[in-house]
Amino acid sequence: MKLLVIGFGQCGGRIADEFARLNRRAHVQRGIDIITDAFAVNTDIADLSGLSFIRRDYQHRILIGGQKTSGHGVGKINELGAEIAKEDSDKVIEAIRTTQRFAETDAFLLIASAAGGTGSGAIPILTQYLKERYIEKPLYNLVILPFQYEETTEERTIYNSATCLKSVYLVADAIFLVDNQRYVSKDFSIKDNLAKINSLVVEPFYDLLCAGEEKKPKYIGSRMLDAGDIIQTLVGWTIIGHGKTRLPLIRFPLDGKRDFAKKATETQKGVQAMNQAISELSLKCNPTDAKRALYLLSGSPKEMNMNLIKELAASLKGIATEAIIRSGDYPREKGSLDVTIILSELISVGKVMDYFTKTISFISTVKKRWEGMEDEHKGIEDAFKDIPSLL
Ligand SMILES: Nc1nc2c(ncn2[C@@H]2O[C@H](COP(=O)(O)OP(=O)(O)OP(=O)(O)O)[C@@H](O)[C@H]2O)c(=O)[nH]1
Ligand SMILES: [Mg+2]
Repeated sequence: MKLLVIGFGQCGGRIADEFARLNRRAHVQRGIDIITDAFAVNTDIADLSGLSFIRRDYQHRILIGGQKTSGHGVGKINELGAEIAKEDSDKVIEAIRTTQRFAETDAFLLIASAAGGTGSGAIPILTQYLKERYIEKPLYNLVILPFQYEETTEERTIYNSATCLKSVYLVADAIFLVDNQRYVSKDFSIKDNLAKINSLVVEPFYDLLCAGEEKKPKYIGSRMLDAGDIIQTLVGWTIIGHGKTRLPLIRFPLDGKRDFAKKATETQKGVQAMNQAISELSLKCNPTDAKRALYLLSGSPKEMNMNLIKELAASLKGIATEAIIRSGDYPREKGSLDVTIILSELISVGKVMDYFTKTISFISTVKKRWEGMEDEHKGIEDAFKDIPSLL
C-alpha cells in the first residue's frame, strides 16, 4: 500500500519525516516504495528546517501563516492553527496536486499532535478539504496524544486534544491514535527522546505497507495482505501494534519427533509475538470494543505454517471477540517472527472520552471565571465613574 503523507506542526512534521525515512529503508532493503511523497506543513520555520528526509524545497516543507506568525508558530492556540490552515490551504493542495507520483497513491495519511496549536488546528481542516477534493481516496489521520504531565501542567492540552479529536472524527475515514505516554511507560529512559518514540510509532507500518507491494513470488504469502484488506479494516478510532520474537537458530534433524518440536516452538514464538503486539498497542483500549481487526504475520516461509496462522487467528479472536478479522502472511525476514496488529472501528476509547468530559467541565469553569472577571471589572468601572478622564 502506498501512502501520501503530510505532517502538520512540529510533531506531525517529524513523524512524516520518519515515514520518509521508512520509505528509504523499504527502497534500500526491499526494492519497493511505500510512500508516494511526504510533506511537512508548519507555521514555524525552525521546525521545518530541522527535518532530515522530507525534500527541502518549499513545495515539500510548506510554511503557512507566515504573515500572521512571522514564522514562529501559533503558541498552542489551535483555533489560530485552523484559521491559518483555511487561509493557506491552497499552498498544500497545490503541492499535492503537482507531485509526480500522485496517481499511485492508495490513501492519504495526515499526521499531527492533538495538544499543540498548528498541527491540532490544521489537521481537521486539510482532512476536510482533501476529502472533498479526492472523494475516491481514503483519508486517514494519525493523531498523537500528549504525555500525562502535559495534561496537568498546561491548561490548553486537554482542550486542544478534545477539539482536535472531535473535528477529525467528523471528517477522517479512520484515525490512528498514538499515546505518547505509552512509550514512556514501556521504557522510561526514552521520556526525553522524542526521536526514539517517533521511530517506534512508525515501525508497525513497515511490514504492513510493504506486504502488498512485493512483486517477487518468493515474498508473496499464501494469503497476501494488500491495500484492499487494509482499507476494509480501517474505520473510525484505530490503534496499531507490533511484536517481534527471535527464533533460536537450532537446526533440528529432520526426523518426525524433532520436526514436531520445532513447529511447536515456532507456534509458541508466534503467539508470543502476537501477545507482544497486543501489549504494545499504540493506545490502551479494550479489544472487545473493536469491530474490525487485522493481523499480519511476517517471517521466513519455513517458519510460518498453517498451524501457526490458525493459532494466531484463534488468539486474536479470543480477545477481539466482536471483530471481523482479516489476516495475511508475509514471507520475509529469517530468524524472527513479526506480528502487526490493527484494531479498528473502536466503539469506545476511554482516553478520548475522558478528554471530552474534562473539556466540557473546563468550558463551564472558564465561563464562570469570565463572569467573575466581568463583575470585578464592573466594580472598578463603578468606582472610577465620577473621576474625570484625560482621553
Ligand atoms: N511523539 C512525539 N510527540 C511530539 C513531538 N513533538 C511534539 N510532540 C507532542 O506534541 C504536542 C505539542 O505539539 P507540537 O506538534 O509541538 O505543536 P505544533 O503543532 O507545532 O503547534 P504550535 O507549536 O503551538 O504552533 C505535545 O503533546 C508534545 O508532547 C515529537 O516529535 N514526537
Ligand atoms: Mg510548533
